Amino acid sequence: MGSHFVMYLAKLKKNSRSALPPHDVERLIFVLQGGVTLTTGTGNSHILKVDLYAYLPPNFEHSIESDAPATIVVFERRYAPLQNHVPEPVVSSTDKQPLLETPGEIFELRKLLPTSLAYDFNIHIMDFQPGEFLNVKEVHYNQHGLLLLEGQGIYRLADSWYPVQAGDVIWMAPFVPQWYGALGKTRSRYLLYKDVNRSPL
Ligand code: UGY
Ligand code: MN
Repeated sequence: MGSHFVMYLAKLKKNSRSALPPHDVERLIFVLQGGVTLTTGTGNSHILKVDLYAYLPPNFEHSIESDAPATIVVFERRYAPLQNHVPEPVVSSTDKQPLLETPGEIFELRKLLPTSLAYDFNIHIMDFQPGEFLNVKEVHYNQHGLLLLEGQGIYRLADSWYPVQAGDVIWMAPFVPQWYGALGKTRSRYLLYKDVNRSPL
């Protein structure tokens, strides 16, 4: 089985401007370096700096522009509609999101999108202090796209162990056993795509 989403780094040059995703495709952008201006079809403009992000629902008119070099990570997927549930655009930042309960775990968790049924994926921001690790060796139907934003550690996928550091990316297929241990001297922070709220069938 392949992935049902795309995840890419967009390195914007001075004076660049985005195109729209294909019809029925939703998009989330998260700023990694520099800043971009998001303008929506209704004429609203937002300046997005590092750590700010925007969710653009499918067929939502917008453009992303930069007048100086900037780097963003982009997630796109064909939206899986659900009757009577309509996703709204979101513009916010990681540090505005509350810390969530993580029963049985020690890492700090924030979610960038509402958990309501309208949204068919979420982006988790997970923080580990050096030496902390996932207690659960997880196996689940959900796919992940991971970008390590800070720090370094070891990612275990089934029986393979990968040393990872800030800037590394991992795609985790459904049902791949997964575990992370944070090493190094500084906090690990990763950003994690996860499909939610829809049947995997
Ligand atoms: O929510 C998750 O599935 C998350 N804890 N997975 C992971 O960090 N690999
Ligand atoms: Mn997981």
